Amino acid sequence: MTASVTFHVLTLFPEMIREAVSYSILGRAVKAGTIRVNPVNIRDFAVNKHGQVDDAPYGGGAGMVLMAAPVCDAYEYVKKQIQAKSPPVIYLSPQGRVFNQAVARELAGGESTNARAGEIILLCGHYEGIDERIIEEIVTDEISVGDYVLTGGEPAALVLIDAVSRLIPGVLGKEASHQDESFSGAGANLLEYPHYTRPAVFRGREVPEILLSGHHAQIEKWRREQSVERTKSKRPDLL
Ligand code: 4H6
Repeated sequence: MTASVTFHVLTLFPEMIREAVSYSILGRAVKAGTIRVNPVNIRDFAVNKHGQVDDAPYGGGAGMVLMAAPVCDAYEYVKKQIQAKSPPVIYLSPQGRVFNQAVARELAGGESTNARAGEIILLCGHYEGIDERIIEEIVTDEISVGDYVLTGGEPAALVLIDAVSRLIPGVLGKEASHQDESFSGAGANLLEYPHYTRPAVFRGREVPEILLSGHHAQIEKWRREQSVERTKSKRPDLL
């Protein structure tokens, strides 16, 4: 079974998405076709020749609301391009279920039937938000990347794309993907052990002796202990 994923991103700032996924590991994965990122500009579906996509809120108040029609048309444009019958449509919002590694795994195709079909649609809000009726109409999941407010959904979508992509086979090197499943690190809900590289002494601080010893079994044991210790002291909630 192919675990590859396409992220369709409904956004007012498609270049922000395209640019951000063009670097480093994600950039390489996009180039190789291991993941696909398809930013769709909601403004291409504006309601008039002035490019209007927002309007004043019914009931009054400050700010503007992203109109339902352009978002709906952008969504249908994506739907026509894909095979998946009911792809997940994820609205990035402060009101969503809070994103974490388990949700990332789900979306990477471990459990979710929809995600396994290989298409994920991400909806990025702007202004004061989006007309509630489009949320009722097309959104299947509301996800928040954390309890804070952003000016738009794009950084949140990019966080999700990054965290999900690195779980797709072939995105990370063999070495790194092994690490995620191993006892230490994210795979076991433990924090990473500390890392060191040359020089052996930096500003009087020495690299832990065990790491220079060449005793692989003892090094592994030390790293495991460090992972547990760090988790206890920095993030006891993870244990
Ligand atoms: C939906 C509704 C995601 C999306 C409102 C998005 C935080 C997160 C947004 C808004 C986001 C998150 C519009 C409210 C601008 C604030 C975009 N903020 N906002 N935690 N902002 O995942 O004003």
